[in-house]
Amino acid sequence: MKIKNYINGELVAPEAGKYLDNYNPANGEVYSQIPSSTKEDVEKAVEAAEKAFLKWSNTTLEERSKILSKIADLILEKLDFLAKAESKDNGKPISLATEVDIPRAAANFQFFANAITQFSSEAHESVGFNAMNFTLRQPIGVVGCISPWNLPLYLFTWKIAPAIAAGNCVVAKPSEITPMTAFLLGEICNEAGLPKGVLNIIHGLGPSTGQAIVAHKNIKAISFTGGTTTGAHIARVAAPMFKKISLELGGKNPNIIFADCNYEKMITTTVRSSFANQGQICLCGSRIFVEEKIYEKFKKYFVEKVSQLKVGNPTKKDTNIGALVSKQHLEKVKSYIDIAEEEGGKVLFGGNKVEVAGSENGYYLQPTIIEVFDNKCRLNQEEIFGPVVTIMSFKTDEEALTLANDVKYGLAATLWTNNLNRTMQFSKQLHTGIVWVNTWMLRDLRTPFGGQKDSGVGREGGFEALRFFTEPKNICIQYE
Ligand code: TXE
Repeated sequence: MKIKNYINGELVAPEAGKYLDNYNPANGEVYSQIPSSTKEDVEKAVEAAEKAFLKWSNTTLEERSKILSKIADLILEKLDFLAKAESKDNGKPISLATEVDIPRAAANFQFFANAITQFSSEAHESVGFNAMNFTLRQPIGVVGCISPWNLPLYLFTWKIAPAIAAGNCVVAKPSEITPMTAFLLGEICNEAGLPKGVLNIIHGLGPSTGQAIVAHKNIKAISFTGGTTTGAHIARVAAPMFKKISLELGGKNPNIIFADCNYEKMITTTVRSSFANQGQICLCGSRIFVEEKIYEKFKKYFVEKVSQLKVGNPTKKDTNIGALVSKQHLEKVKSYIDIAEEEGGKVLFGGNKVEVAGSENGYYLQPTIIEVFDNKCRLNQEEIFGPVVTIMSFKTDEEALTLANDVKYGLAATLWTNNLNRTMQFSKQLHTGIVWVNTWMLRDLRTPFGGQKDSGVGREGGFEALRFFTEPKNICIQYE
């Protein structure tokens, strides 16, 4: 099957006629091809978006909201179909795609369908000057959205929905590793009555197609989620052109566990925060720090629980851990297990590839727990982005805080404690964009989302996203 670009409401082949292979991670086989789009394809998409902009930006909020809601409804109507497609393209368990990825894609559209009807701006009266200021929040124009492979439709729509809700037209590129559900979204948008050219979806490689989007002079803002190195590159290209950028990059998140927590809830959630989606979520708690008092107990129970996780074909309902997204990524993740051994880390569980009967060439890896003794080790400093977590003990609050912050990333942190003072102290002093206390990945879409340090710049979510996708303009009127 050949995937096509979605430009001006139509599914079209790439201008140069070049395609890339798309693999099924569960069995390592090529099952579709995607356009290897060039600058010319991006140019056509930008032209379509520019043509659609005047009308779309003047479409009433009610009308935009209705169309976004309709897209959400259609995604839910096709939930099983889309979940199967996502699972096949990405290797994630079908249960996860059905319960999390696709419902969240629908929720993204529904949320911004509602949010845009509530979005307002400020007025400032200059008292004593007979003057009134008000802020216009105007859509930017044509914006670029570039998303990664770990939560394909979930993150793709997280950017597109606020962008179009705010009245922009979009040129978007999903990851070349997981293009399928983005491709399917095009037809859904047509069915929902989204006007031609408001959303354009271009497929292809990062350094060519992605680069053409970032470097296009008429694309005024870039929302990107992906690796930190790529984010830095995008920032360098966009900065001299004074584009707005929002970068959601990698994470190396601490999961800090104190003896006074609700132990059962903590253990169950920690299994999830370590290995959900094969550990390929930027929010996963990949560095686990446990208070010394309960360290031995934790080690024993955690290993026991993790050993019960079933690694298997993503299509099977009882699979907990599916395939990693690509062969190259599997090799990268696996290489960290070798590094651990060189660095003196101790593999407490896992560490090996898994052969799944009937899918011998799939990219499977055991969930892996490694005990480390120095936070400065590569395993604790570099983003592995797979089913590999480290554990380490600490004695005091101060030590835990230092360990948690001693890393270049600053996306999220999880804290397990029932002590209110400690909760407040950590919440204020952790260098991250998000802190979860006694829970993990509980997402309220109104809240600001994003990271500090090498985890990126800017915040998305709620009105933050609508602010990013609009240009504020102050109007000052003096009256007599
Ligand atoms: O991501 P890339 P990769 C981390 C994770 C992973 C590493 C690399 O550690 O191992 O990043 O993954 C597009 N101009 N995360 O290489 O390359 C690319 O086509 C414009 C964390 O797969 O950053 C894709 O659409 N675009 C993360 C998107 O960027 C470019 C999720 C992301 O790909 C481009 C994924 C360029 N020059 C990986 N180069 C998270 N934060 O959740 C690439 N792209």
